[in-house]
Amino acid sequence: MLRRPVNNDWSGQRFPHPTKRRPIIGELGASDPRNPILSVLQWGARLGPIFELQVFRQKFVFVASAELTAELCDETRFCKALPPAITALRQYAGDGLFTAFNDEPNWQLAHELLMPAFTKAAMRSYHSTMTATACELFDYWDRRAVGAADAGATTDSGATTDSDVTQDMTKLTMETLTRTAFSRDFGSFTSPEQHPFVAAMIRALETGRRKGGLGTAPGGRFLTRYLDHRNAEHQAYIDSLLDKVIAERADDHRQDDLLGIMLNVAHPETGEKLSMLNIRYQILTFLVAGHETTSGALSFTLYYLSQNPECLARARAEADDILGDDPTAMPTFEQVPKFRYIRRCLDEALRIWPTVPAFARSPRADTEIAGRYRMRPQDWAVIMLGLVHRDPEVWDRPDVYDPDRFLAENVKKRPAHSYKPFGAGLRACIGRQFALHEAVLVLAGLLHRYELAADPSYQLAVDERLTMVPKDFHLSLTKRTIPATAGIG
Ligand code: MNH
Repeated sequence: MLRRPVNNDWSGQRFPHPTKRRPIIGELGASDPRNPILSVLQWGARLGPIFELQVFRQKFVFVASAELTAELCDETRFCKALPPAITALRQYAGDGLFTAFNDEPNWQLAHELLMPAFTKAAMRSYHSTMTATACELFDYWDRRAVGAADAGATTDSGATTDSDVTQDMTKLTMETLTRTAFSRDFGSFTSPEQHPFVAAMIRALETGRRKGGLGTAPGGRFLTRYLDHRNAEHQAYIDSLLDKVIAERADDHRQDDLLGIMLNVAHPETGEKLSMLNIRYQILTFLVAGHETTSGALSFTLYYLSQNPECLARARAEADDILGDDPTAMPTFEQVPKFRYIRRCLDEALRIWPTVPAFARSPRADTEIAGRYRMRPQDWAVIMLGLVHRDPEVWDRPDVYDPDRFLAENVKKRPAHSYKPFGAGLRACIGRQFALHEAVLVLAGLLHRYELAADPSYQLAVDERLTMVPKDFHLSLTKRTIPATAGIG
């Protein structure tokens, strides 16, 4: 057999790796194909700050320490890399913001046009949509609680309902995005059936996920084509629906959603606008990049609050304090930044379970990292956030959930770049403010409105989809009816 070169070969340098390497398949057995990230997290912790995995002809180099992460996050020397799993998404998202190569002109143009739509101040225009969508979820829970009481399913107050947390949060964040991105309501909480667009999105995402690891495997191309074939119908439906929405809006001058901004705002200096095709790529990108990530962040936070009664009590006291006596009150735009403790609860959940588990970096020119490993622009390293965020050099008792790690005075004591859930540099997450604004207002409203309890026998399991989310995590939610008393302080 002809020996073909290894992809991402790092000039032939070797790093610690998890198991004995076998001919042809490499370390295929070391990683569970359904849960590759969880596998790396599992054995990565004992392999040191930099390690590798080779599967077939593909080599992956992983970074686990805060120190090396800081080096790779130096924008003067390094930039975003697009490993095969990300390039595979270009088929759907083209040169949209997430999947664009650094030097593609549409990245710069879209970045400059869209940055103003994602500032903290810009969240004012999405705020009422975000709160209204969250209220729809809460009302849906309340209707179900009443229904359950009628059916005699609950014995006490009758206002308790069960939530499949990840599923409900994913519906919520998806619905928030379709409304803020292109003013479409897909009726996730008001209609009993799943809208075909949402169903098609879920199917397409599943395909994307399965394709991710296939690239270099023997027969991988064939499998990829097979998956594409099965997915083609869903993809065509999504594309045609989005193209129709875009075309319908081409002549109006609204600028009250992301689509309106993309259609109607020209670059202040060059007068350029995004093409219709690129606008579709951007909308798909926002839907994909923005919904499951935020949903996972919400779900992990609710998980940790359910397991840490003291944190839960402090978070609830804050919600009551700011929102007052009416348990159905939702935060105003101005109130959102005041939930400082709830925000720390969210930050800490994203430390232990960063929902985007990794991102990749390449050097701009030949260089050395850690003072001794040669790295060339065609090489890339994957920063494994789940390991970096638990690096014992930086984090004391890293497995303990402690939101106060994110008090300003504690943040200041840590080295820069030890916490990177939203990525680094120019290509960092554009939706960060959007995600944080939405997540904080949902948590505050939820804690104010419901008592929550997890099944005491539940053990956290993590589901690896495009992103990381809690698996089969349920909360029982009981409507709070008594006026909050903690709030009058
Ligand atoms: Mn988001 C890039 C994490 C919410 C849209 N996002 C990134 C990156 C990380 C990330 C990490 C960098 C990836 C890389 O370097 O390859 N994002 C998150 C997390 C959340 C999140 C943890 C929620 C919590 N992201 C959102 C939301 C949106 C969004 C919400 C949109 C509404 N993210 C993006 C886009 C990019 C991105 C677009 C690509 C930005 C660019 O490269 O210019």
